Amino acid sequence: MIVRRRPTSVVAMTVLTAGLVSLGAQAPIAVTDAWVREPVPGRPMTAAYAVIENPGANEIALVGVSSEVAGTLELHEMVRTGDMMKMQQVKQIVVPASGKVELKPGGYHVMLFDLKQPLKVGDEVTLTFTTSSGWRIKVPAKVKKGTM
Ligand SMILES: [Cu+2]
Repeated sequence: MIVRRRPTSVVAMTVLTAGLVSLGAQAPIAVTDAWVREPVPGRPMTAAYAVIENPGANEIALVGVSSEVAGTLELHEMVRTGDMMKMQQVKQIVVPASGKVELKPGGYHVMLFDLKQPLKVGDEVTLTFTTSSGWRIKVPAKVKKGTM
């Protein structure tokens, strides 16, 4: 009996290992077209935008962003209250399965507070996006002119 079972468990182990390796090879989301709005002179804050694509079969939540150029980063959305648009922090941004979410002026965005250096058009900073399952996706983001 033991001799007959052994090959089965070897096969099971091999499949499991192969699965883990392929999971480790590729992040579950793709972050492209990342950019940072050039801050208003004298104001140590700005916003960043990007396109987040999820090619997988399950929705994925973005839960945070970090960067060396800012002390605090938050995920924000714009909401309408009466005739006014104002922004507020969100805990996560859900990217649907086989879908994408565009972080753009007037919608979802990343807020950078307590900027540690002046950012000028043409500068490049690194943004690291974190998913709820712990993936970290590092992307370059160019500083450009733009409006909220
Ligand atoms: Cu904001």
